[in-house]
Amino acid sequence: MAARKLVVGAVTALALTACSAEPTTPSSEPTQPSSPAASSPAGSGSATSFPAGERLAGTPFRSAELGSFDEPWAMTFLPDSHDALITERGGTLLLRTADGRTTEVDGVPDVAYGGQGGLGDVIVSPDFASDKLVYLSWAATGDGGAGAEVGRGALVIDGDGARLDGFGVIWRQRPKTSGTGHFGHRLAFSPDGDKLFVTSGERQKMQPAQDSGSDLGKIVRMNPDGSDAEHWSLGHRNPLGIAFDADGRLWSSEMGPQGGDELNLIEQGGNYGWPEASNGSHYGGGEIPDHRAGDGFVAPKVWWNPSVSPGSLMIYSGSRFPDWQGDAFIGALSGEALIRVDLAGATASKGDEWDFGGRVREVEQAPDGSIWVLIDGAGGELLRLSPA
Ligand SMILES: [Ca+2]
Ligand SMILES: [Ca+2]
Repeated sequence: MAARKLVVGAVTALALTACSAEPTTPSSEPTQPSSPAASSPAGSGSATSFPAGERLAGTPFRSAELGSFDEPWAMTFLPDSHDALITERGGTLLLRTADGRTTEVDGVPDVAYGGQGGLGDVIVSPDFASDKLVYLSWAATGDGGAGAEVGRGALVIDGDGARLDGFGVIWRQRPKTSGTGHFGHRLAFSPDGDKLFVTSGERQKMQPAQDSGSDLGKIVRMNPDGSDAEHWSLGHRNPLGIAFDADGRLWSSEMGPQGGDELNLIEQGGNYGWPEASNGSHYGGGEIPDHRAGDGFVAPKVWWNPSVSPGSLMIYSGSRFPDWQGDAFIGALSGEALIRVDLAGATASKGDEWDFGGRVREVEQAPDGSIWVLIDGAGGELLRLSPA
């Protein structure tokens, strides 16, 4: 059974689009200068189709185009395999086997598709070899409006079909509220596999990010079954990336307002400032005090002005690009780039920014050390990056 799409809150979404770093209409987003040849058509809403060789000319990458998807949002590899699960925002989960075939996975929950909402992240259990559990996040409607939810079910591959058995919700962002933006809902397991971390966006409501009584604008830590959920950090806006480094430090990329996109080193109990502090401004120019020493907030390790709109975060540990082991890779939406950040212990500094000529939604490391990227939008391509 295909997941049913529920289109919600269209009017509210339009009203809130102006204060989002990731609005529905690409042409209204903050942009940064890029070469005309590499720009996507303004307002097309579609991924730009580039011959793979031309797209990344002059970069350290050789690119192979492995297929295209309908508003792809996230992917993850099954352990020790080049089979991958890929989400499409409208509510479809696909199993892409290493031979390039794709199969729709049944048993996915209904999602609230609209604005920035829909099916979101996908990761697998640390014990996938034995429990086969797949974790999903999505936007759902309910009492009060919409909110992020997380659930899990066991992947069963049966002949030509695939399904999630026993799927159940394990966490609901509270409260549900109006609008269709800033769900966050990126997922990561702690390196020991004992805890699940969920980024919980502030739903474009701002002040709840400072309110301990609300899940909005938090990073939440819970047991793998969703029990004992607690706020791990607060003062977040729309954290769309989360990853642990090899030493167990937790990093999160976050979309700022007009400017002020952030890469943060996440500490338990840390307050990351939103909306009291930001190195960006409100849309339309309203001032927000910059992060500064002594303000009581944890400042970002790296930030971007103008916005690049970080939509995903991966920390590299592979052998294909040995110079970049331990570095962070960020997919930039409005920046239409893959960004590398040098990480060294608890410090971070800007590395490379490669123009991709399309909104980079997701970046993932394959078991063989190649880097796989999903381009946003209708017909969004799946690219495999190898050393040039
Ligand atoms: Ca992923
Ligand atoms: Ca901040």
